[in-house]
Amino acid sequence: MIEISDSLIDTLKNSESIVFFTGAGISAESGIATFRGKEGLWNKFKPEELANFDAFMRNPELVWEWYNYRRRIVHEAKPNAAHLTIAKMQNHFKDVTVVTQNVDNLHRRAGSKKIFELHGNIEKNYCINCKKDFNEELDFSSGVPKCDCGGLIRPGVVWFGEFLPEDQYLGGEKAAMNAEVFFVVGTSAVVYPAAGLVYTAKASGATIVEINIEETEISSSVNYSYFGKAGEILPKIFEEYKLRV
Ligand code: BV8
Ligand code: ZN
Repeated sequence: MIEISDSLIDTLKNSESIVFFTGAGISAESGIATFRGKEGLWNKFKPEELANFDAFMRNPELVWEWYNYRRRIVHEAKPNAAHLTIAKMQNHFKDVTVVTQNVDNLHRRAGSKKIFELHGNIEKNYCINCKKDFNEELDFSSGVPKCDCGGLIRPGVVWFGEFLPEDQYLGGEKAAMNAEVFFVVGTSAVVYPAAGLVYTAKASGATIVEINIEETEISSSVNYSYFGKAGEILPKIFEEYKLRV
């Protein structure tokens, strides 16, 4: 039975700006595979074969097949208790910000308002030539959809070797610098520059709280580590907080 430390609850009681930095692990309990775990996507599919621009230009059909497969899973998924708790906490703290590596839209579907999507969103699409957005359902009946300028349409996610959307990264960085409590939930914290935000928050004096089923790269640099499922631990922290506020 996980005990939530009094000092963390006290810190939360004296805090206004809370940030949740999340990765694939927070969506695992919603039935969305993580990347590196045993059943992780990267065990079955090679990121260099699918999640980068050259791979898309080499074989756009194959890359779209993979993203449409993941899209179906995301559409059938529902936000879990971890996503829902973060959304509820918006009504208890002055400033709650989500900074996510996930492209699955589940934080938004859970009701979170202030979200920075560092690696894009799987529901979005745009033309590789003129960058025009195509966020409606795409028609694949005559192969990979094309823009009226003739350009191929690609998923609105950030691939390896691609820069992060500046507004999203700068928004995440600002949130990390102003955070009083910075939760790191369900991420292996190995992909950069996203993972660097943990150290940005730490350097800005935030209390770092890690929630993960196992130790990670950052476990030795955090103030509190809770090892277990995000869908169980986050509601527990919030219950304890509400009992003592
Ligand atoms: C870039 C979108 C500039 C697409 C993704 C510095 C050092 C080393 C390498 C680099 C560096 N800087 C840049 C690089 C290269 C690269 C990188 O970081 N490589 C890594 C692999 C070493 N970074 C980039 O390419 C970035 N761009 O740097 O541009 C540039 C430009 C030109 C030339 C050079 C540089 C772009 C990276 C973004 C790539 N896109 N996603 C898609 O989704 O298809 S990354 C993708 O993988 C996710 O978004 C996420 O970021 C990452 C997966 O990590 P996690 O989400 O943490 O998932 P993971 O499975 O690893 O871990 C899950 C965790 O949850 C585990 O710890 C597990 O224990 C835990 N867990 C499981 N269940 C639960 C749980 N926890 C709690 N509860 C549970 N129930
Ligand atoms: Zn175009």
